[in-house]
Amino acid sequence: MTSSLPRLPEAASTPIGSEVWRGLTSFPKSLSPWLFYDEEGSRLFEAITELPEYYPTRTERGIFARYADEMIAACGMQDLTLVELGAGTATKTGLLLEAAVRRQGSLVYHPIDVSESALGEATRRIEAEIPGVSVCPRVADYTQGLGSLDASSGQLLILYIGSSIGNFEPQEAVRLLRGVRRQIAPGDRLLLGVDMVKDRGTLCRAYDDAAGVTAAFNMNVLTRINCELGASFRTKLFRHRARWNEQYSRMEMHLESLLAQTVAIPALDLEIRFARGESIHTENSYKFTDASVTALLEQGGFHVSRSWTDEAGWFGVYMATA
Ligand code: AVI
Repeated sequence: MTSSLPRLPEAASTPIGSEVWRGLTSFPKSLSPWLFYDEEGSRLFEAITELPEYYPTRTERGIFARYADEMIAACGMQDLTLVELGAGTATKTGLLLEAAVRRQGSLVYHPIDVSESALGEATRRIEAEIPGVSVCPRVADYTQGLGSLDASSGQLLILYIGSSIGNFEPQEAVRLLRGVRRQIAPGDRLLLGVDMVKDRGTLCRAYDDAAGVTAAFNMNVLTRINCELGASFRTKLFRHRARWNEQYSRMEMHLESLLAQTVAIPALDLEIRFARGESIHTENSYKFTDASVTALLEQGGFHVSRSWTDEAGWFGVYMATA
């Protein structure tokens, strides 16, 4: 018997095609934040980290500058191997690598990231600037596992910094931590960087900066869908929105349609209708309290052993033991 089911367009089975299909045919409309990070989106994110309003990057760097030696000593071993999830160009990691070299003389560092070019840049810079570090980069999506890692006789310290965990839904964050926990040995450590709850004004300015870089970062998702799926989004007909959702303790980013419009996505054979004021929810960035990070780590199979913060308590770095 032959089936009469309509065939899905080929593009619907690619990662971007299936995500755009899922997200824009749902109600309310949403898109997963991994879509931000094409070449232009990664460049815009780097620019965000330098903005005066975007405090997380410089605050976390300040914590490492002050406490990196203490963090490495808190692991209590002389034979650490460092693994970094979503390392990117690893600009903040140097402070921890230098501290580890000071303590144990040399070190193996495994940065894991989907971007080969970012890892190449990290490897060249670290090998040139921090003698004693052997860099073993791995091009991979860390949410799919860590791959085989050999700590030889020593201990692993997994770095997951930059509050990237905040971009996952709470159940996904727990699943991710459990996945990491399963692949490491009892006594290995995790160093987790998280952005803390603070006043609404500071949070909203960090996600809606005066220069419009975050708006461009958000809007770039539509340009990416135009380029990769032949869609007809006109970015002038949408606006960037950032809002604090107190109930869920998260910053949200949305793209709001300024008028009623229909957008064609030829590669998916779709026409998407927008009402005036309707939005696409593009990102959640969860903010934590000491109690909520501790609970998350416990659910993920870790016990908090130490934590560090800045003077204002805006960002937290948690060391947890497997
Ligand atoms: C990558 N991630 C931790 C950033 C954040 O703050 O949630 C992404 C970002 N979105 C807007 N600005 C920065």
